[in-house]
Amino acid sequence: MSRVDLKVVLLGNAMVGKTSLMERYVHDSFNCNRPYQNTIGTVFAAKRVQVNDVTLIMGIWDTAGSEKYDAMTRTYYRGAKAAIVCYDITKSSTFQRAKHWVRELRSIEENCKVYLCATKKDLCDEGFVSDDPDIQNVVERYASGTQTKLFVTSSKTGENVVELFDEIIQDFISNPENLQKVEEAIVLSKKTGERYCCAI
Ligand SMILES: Nc1nc2c(ncn2[C@@H]2O[C@H](COP(=O)(O)OP(=O)(O)OP(=O)(O)O)[C@@H](O)[C@H]2O)c(=O)[nH]1
Ligand SMILES: [Mg+2]
Repeated sequence: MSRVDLKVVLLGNAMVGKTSLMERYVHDSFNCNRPYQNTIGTVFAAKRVQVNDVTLIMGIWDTAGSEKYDAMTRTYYRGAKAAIVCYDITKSSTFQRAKHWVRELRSIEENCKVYLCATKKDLCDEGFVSDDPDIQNVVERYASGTQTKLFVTSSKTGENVVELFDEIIQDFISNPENLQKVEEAIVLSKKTGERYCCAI
């Protein structure tokens, strides 16, 4: 049995629903009545997931969407194995910023797998019209052109949230390199007597 740490970072415009996505996944909750509170800096949460004989500790870094925090955000995505880049399905401008993060990650964090996440699907289901009715077609073309997996989610209803994180986990553990590094470190620490610490 081995323990593996997986660092996941949430990126995207302010108010797109990053914190809500994390809350839904980690605590399976969504509070409609809570007034919007912007994240300041970064918030961290962890979740333990068991996959066969592997215990995965997923550390989720929820960044602040406001551009004034961009420099700080860059320090948090370093070393991430997965990035969930969110945009609000009802606001096309948030997709422009999502593309900016995808480009940046692809050029700087080569080992970070990028997942596009449309948020607030429930609003569309209720008949709320996006400011660009063609946005989903545009996003789908972009996702297929850039080979980025796309999930259309709602933190309010929970739709596709677990599916998104499950996909991240599956992609991560299906790469033998990710598991091998930890095994090697454990073997080395046993030999040298040093304590091995998985840094997130
Ligand atoms: N209807 C609906 N509202 C949502 C959903 N997800 C988030 N919201 C609302 O959108 C607003 C912003 O959500 P947050 O999760 O705080 O957004 P954020 O991306 O973390 O914002 P910053 O911390 O400022 O970057 C809040 O009022 C949420 O209640 C969703 O799936 N459906
Ligand atoms: Mg937030």
